[in-house]
Amino acid sequence: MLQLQTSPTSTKCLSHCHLSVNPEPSLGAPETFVSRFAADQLRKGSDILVEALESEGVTHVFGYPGGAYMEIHEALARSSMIRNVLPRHEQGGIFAEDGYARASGRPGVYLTSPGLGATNIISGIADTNFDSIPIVAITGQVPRGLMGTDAFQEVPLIDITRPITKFNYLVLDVEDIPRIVKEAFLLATSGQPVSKRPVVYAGGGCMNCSEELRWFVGLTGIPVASTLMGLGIFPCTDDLSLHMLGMHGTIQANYAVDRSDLLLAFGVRFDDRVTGTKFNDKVSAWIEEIDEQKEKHPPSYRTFGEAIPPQYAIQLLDELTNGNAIICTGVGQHQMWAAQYYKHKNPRHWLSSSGLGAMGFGLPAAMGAALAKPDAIVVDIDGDGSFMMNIQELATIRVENLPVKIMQLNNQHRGMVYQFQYEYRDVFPDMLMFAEACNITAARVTKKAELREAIEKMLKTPGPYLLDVTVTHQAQVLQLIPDGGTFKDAIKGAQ
Ligand SMILES: Cc1ncc(C[n+]2csc(CCOP(=O)(O)OP(=O)(O)O)c2C)c(N)n1
Ligand SMILES: [Mg+2]
Repeated sequence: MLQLQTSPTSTKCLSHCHLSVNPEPSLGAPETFVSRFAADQLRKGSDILVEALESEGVTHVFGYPGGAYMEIHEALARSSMIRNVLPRHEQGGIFAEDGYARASGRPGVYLTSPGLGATNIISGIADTNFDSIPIVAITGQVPRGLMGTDAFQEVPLIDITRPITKFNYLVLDVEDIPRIVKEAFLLATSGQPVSKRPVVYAGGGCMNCSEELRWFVGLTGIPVASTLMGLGIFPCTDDLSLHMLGMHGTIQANYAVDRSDLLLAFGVRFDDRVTGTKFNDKVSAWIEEIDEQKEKHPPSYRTFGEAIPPQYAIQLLDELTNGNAIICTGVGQHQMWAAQYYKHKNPRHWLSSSGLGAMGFGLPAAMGAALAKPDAIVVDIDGDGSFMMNIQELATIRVENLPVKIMQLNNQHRGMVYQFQYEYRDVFPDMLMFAEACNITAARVTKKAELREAIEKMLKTPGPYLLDVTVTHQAQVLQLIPDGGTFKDAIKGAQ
């Protein structure tokens, strides 16, 4: 998180800023960057910031204007490289960047005002922190003289976000902006410290990248075990060398690999001299055992006459998109069914708030994904409760003309929370009216027999589309391992 204070009159005017960074070197950064300013031309701090973003290859940002952030917002408007997208709520904006980063692999950039603009993005920061998604969030800050005085819209953002960010900066000197932005992107896109006992296992496949391997080990301090073929690629004389692994390897290499909690295998083929003989035989017996389980417990669900089982809606969507859509979700039953019944085939195509479980994630994340992958089919499989948490983003989708498809599994309740006997009443609220208000094509489908045609129509219609799928409220997310149980206690699918 970068937090900065601007003054409208001076040049080089940023005096402090606040940057929080969540979890790859700066992907997308151009190799050469040509400044649009003459070398000796004075410029505003906000222009320095925007240029630092441009030099990182940033092509769009989500930003919401207000208060002490206005200078930056205006500087963004002076950039010909960066498209500035206005979300309708700050949380929608940061979830969109979260979705953008998940779909593209590049860091998302979100900018907003201090105070409530900043507190409105806390859920998004926590979400990216949980799921290790690279985000650089930038906010303004109140004038330096007012800092610490409970000034209008002043919140201790550095303190609030410290435990949920990789790094925080309060930028107090305009001269620091280019360096800090560079650092922020580097930090946001480099690995999370996830392991306590990591080991590199390097083999002959690293023959042409010995230098890179040494650089990597120098940077991370991770000890290196080698295959027979790999000997010398990393010097055995180095303190971090464990020498050779395997049947005839050193005790320390075998010990370290056995005890490791993260094994980074580079250029190796897991030779049986290393893994032990008959490895393949053991694995094939193991695979047979697992296949038996697969056959015994296929995914299944209850059906209720003409009513649409939510699982069926996802199966149909999978079939009609051939498993190639980018799927975003809210949080709840629909999220679990989307995880279970869509046959996910591609990386960066499953965008779901996992660690934080943030309702309201799906719609804005789909906006970010549509920006990141303009040619992809992006479908937000949402719950009625989750959809309403950031429903205002329908307006952003319309204005920016993002071809987001929303397939809402409308069970008329917070299904994940209440699984109770339900008496059917009129649909409320009428989700189609929200779409109509934003001039977005929408349709409702209530019968199983009409679902296929309805999904086909959604996918064929250009631009955004909302399909409200009235699903059976009795459906449950199965299989389910109760709290504290093991797989043996699992409550199975179809009844
Ligand atoms: C912001 C937020 N508030 C509350 C919750 C707790 N919660 C988890 S699932 C859920 C119900 C979701 O309802 P809906 O989006 O309609 O999905 P369904 O379970 O009906 O498919 C709630 C309230 C949450 N995860 N996130
Ligand atoms: Mg629901």
